Amino acid sequence: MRLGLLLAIVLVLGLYTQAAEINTNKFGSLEVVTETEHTIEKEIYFSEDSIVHDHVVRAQHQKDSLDQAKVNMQKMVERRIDKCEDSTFPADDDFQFLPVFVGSLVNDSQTIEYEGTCFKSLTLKMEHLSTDSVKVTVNARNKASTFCREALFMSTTLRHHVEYLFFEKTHTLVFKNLDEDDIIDLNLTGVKTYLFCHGVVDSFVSVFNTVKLFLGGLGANPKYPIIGSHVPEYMEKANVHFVKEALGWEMEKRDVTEVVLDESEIHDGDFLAITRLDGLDEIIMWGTGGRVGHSTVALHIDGELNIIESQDAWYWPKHKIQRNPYKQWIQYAKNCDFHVSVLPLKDEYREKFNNTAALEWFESVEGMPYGYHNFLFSWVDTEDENLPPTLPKQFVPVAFEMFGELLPGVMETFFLQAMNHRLNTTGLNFKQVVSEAAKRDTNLSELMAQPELDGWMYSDGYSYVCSCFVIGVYKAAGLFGDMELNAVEFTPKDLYQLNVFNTTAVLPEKCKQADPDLPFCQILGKYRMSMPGYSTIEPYAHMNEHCASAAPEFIRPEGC
Ligand SMILES: [Ca+2]
Ligand SMILES: [Ca+2]
Repeated sequence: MRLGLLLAIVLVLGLYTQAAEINTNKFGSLEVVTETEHTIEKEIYFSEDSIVHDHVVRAQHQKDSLDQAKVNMQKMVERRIDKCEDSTFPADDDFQFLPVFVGSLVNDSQTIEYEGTCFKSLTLKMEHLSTDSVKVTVNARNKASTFCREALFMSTTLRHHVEYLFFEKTHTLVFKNLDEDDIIDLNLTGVKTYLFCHGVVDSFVSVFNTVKLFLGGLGANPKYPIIGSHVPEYMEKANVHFVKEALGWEMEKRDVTEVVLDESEIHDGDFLAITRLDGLDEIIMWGTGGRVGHSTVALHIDGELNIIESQDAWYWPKHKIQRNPYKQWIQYAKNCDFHVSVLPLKDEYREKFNNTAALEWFESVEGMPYGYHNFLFSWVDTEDENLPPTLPKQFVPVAFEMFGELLPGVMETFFLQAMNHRLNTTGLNFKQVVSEAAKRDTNLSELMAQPELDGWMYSDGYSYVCSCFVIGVYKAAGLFGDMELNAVEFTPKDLYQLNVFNTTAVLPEKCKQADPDLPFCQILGKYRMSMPGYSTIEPYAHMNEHCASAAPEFIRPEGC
């Protein structure tokens, strides 16, 4: 009896105690939640770091991406990838997944009223609390059905938050840790709010974080100095797990982590293939099905061995298309925990390699920026067989339109200039590109699938990402004779699968001792590199312009 009473008291206390719950959300912010009968109060502490520099957030993002991919693959099977989970929507409404712009809160006197998909009455208000915090109050009323949920995506230029609404309550969100830039931005453009139906927002957040990771991971942000470019061990482990789950590649640890090659053992045209276990290379691998994230090539300049490359990673001390003497380069490579293998050209290609012509071409592009403009297009070759499993095809234009709003400059850089080249137009904005495409009886997906062409001039020069740059060097050096190839269509996987490398080279004894089964010499890295299909695809005209690369099999159609 007493025990029963005690239990009842504990239960009642448990129900009424306003215990705060603390979580980290998908954007890496800390959330402190207190719930009462009529309100849900949340304090959101934005993290100081971005996803790019915060290894913990990045490791979590990888885990979320895998989980999301599993959910999406199941949904694809059931043909409900782009559907709300709320059954009040008509099942045949193709557009129900689209996010809706609700409004932008710019000042404290404004109230936004909106009819949601789940809550028939939503009102939003903002209040500046101090120099580093604002409060947004969301009143959710008149629920359409018992189990429906709604998601609000709230965003300033730099800060992002998703709030799920389930209870008919007043939700107060206090955004903390805002800095001066945030407040200026907030006063200018406000807190933009989009409404998603539940079940779709998670896909969007996953894609959104991936895009942010790419942007920051590839470009240097002066706000973040290079403090330490080593990859921490837990990040390494998270990546080893990721590639196993996403690519089915079980990475093996090596006993030897460095093999010192003499400079005389590296020749002009040798391809130095690189993998870094940092969460960015692995996303590239997931998209392309390759096992290499970065590509560089050896070239003697004035008798000295140099490594030349197109590089813009935040952890690398130099940017853009560049040369570094090998001695210097290998030091940089060790500092950022690169895995590096040297893939030697076949003798016949080594003979063909014209150092003077290669150098002349290199000097004509040296200092040009990394190829952000066509970054996507070496990999995207088809309408819907290149996208990672987290990204439904219909989401592409929606995502780009939202990125255009939320991440200024992104759409222009990653998308619009390349689309204008395909249409042979200049300066068309997103809506104009869409309408111009429609006039010509085509659409965005078809345009994106059209081949990227060497020689297209972008606003800041030619655009070569790492693997395209290496093929550019090979092309200039005469490896392909007068065969017509577009270097800008080659992913790192396309590069190492090209049948120009010597698979039966007599490797130095030290290489064989470190990795007895590898057909090339791995000079750096804790884990053994692996390149299925290494040097197997004979070069042919216009290769790699129409290749599917869908996970998890990543089958390369013959002649694509
Ligand atoms: Ca392409
Ligand atoms: Ca391609």
